[in-house]
Amino acid sequence: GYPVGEPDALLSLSVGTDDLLKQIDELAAFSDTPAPSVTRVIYTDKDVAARRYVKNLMKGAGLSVREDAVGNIFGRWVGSEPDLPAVATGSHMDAIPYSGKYDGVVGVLGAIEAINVLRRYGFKPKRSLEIVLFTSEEPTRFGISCLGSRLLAGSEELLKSLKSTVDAQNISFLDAARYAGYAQDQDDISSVVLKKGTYASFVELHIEQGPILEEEGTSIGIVTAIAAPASIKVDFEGGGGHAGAVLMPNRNDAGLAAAELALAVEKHVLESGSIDTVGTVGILDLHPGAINSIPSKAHLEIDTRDIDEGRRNEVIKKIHQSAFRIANNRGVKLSEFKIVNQDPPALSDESIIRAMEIASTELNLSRKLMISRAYHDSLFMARISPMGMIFIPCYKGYSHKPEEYSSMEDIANGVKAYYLA
Ligand code: HGY
Ligand code: MN
Ligand code: MN
Ligand code: MN
Repeated sequence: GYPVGEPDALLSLSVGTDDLLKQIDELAAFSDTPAPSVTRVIYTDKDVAARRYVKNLMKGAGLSVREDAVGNIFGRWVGSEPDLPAVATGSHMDAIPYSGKYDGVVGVLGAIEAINVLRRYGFKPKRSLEIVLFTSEEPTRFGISCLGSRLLAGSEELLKSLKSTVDAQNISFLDAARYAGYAQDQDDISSVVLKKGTYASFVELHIEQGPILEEEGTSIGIVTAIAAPASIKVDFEGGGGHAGAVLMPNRNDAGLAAAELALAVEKHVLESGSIDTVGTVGILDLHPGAINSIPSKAHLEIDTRDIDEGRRNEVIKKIHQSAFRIANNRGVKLSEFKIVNQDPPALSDESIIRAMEIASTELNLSRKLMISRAYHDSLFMARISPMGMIFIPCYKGYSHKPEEYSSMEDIANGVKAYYLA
């Protein structure tokens, strides 16, 4: 092997891209929807099988593996000074319905491959190195984004709300966690919180989920901040009735109220005065959902974000006012307006940004400082540790859809920049 510690030895490490490619495809097969899409939702059978697959890869990389009460998985390479705060990395592998096979996965499998590379070259860590596989970053099943990292970062609010959280099939979070072999009771869940100072740093490798790096032909994105996400659940209730018999003046159509609110979201976002404000109504359910029945209930979920927290909160206020106005005008009941999360943005740690700039220079990789408009577990890890993120380009910026793709070359660049940093 190379003389360890020789700077150029580190630079010339080769990443096992064939293995990585095979693992990305094998992991993608644990899906509830047919290839090329991936659907992998927390605590489902496919998720449990995928966890087993990743835990085996961690063990194969010589990591000692532990799991907490909600299924955050920790793979640790114990260093020569194990009492020092560890250097951590990680990401997620849950996938929203009909999405792709790189979102999150690159930061998990890439981290394991980085450990293998360092081991192959005889590297001996002083601080322990830890890979965290967060139990669920996507809000798909319980409507809570970054559930695992939020708990690790000590969200009292989430601990409380989890006691009454159920999924669309009315299965409680606790029962779902038990089904997957995790928490036995509520106390187990509160044991998940990580003490501040557990980690000396936390760095996540992730696909950009945007078009900039690819358009500019830049190899590495160094994230300076993660935008402030928020999500809102809204229910309208009206009189419903026969689509033929009830004349228009006598209607209070919950579906049209929801449609009007969705357009109001777009209006308030566009009025914010900044291109950095975004708003999406990704869920809109009508009840009873029959062509000839006036919707008596409408449920919509709103995702709105901005890199400026105040501007984002202003938009939420306006959406709330519009919900009341629309309900009034249409004679429908606003039976729920629930802000599920309204998170602040997170800033990356300056010294980690610096380390990434040096690493990309040494690797001769072009780089760009940029904001992450997508949220990540790093948004919450930043609350308990200095945080950094490395982005790699993805095809046309596609993400959260089956066409999501990153080349092995870009993934290898990301892995190198990240273990070097
Ligand atoms: O929605 C997000 O920003 C993340 O990709 N789940
Ligand atoms: Mn995602
Ligand atoms: Mn992700
Ligand atoms: Mn509701």
